[in-house]
Amino acid sequence: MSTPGSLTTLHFRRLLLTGAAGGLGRELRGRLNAYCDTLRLSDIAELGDAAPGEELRPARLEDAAAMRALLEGVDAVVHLGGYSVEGPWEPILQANIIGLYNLYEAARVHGVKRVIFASSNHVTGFYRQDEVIDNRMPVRPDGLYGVSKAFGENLSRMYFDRHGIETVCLRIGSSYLEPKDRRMLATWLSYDDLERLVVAGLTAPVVGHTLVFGISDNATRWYDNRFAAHVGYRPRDSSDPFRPAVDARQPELDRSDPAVVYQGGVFVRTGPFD
Ligand code: 15L
Repeated sequence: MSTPGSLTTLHFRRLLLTGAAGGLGRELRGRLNAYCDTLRLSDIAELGDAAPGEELRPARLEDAAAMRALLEGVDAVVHLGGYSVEGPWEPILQANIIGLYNLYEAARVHGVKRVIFASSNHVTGFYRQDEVIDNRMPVRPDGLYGVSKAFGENLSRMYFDRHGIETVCLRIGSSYLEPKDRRMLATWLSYDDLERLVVAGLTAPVVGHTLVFGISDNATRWYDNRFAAHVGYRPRDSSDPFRPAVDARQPELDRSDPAVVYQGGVFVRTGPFD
């Protein structure tokens, strides 16, 4: 059993899950309770009723005092909260930049030593679909959302270098029940593999500051995780069984469309720019 602020290898006294009412938050809510005594859940959206072992703590990321209170007594954080698609600058600024700063400041003040940060494939969305990239290559964000996630990767690196807070940044691909289109044959991350990835990040003895691409074991792949092998994430699912159905649904691709050329898909041409 851990003491407050220290990290155990396999079991936590209290884990915090932010963004717990979102798509991936709802998935992890029912899974992370197996790894802790208490799962503290936060969001600004409705969280429903607390199940045994859960604590509900609604909080706005941009509210520094609320974030300070939220991180008190927490062993580790799984941070899914924030603005999760391309969009206007103001909400991205509030949630993903100011909010993330508030989260790390609260972690520093309370001595929280590990964060799993939901970054995104959109940090590197302007690499082409005929390139395979690794986590040492420069970022190429495909919009303001991608830029905000790149900020998060840099902010968390600074909090590791200055304050020793370890972070695993998950560059999540497309985590859904199943891949919806041809692009997702490369970017798909099953929910079970998402759990494996988060748990590997939480429980690896030493992670420092690590960037890892969040994808399943897909045959088509644009991401090479060899420099994140120390995290010990081993995907067990694959988009391959879905390929015939996806191909049938999307038999033709317009290769003059930037969404088909670049890894970020439609995000490369979506957003606030006219
Ligand atoms: C993301 O970062 C989004 O949060 C998610 O909604 C998906 O669109 C995903 O990327 C993707 O690229 O498919």
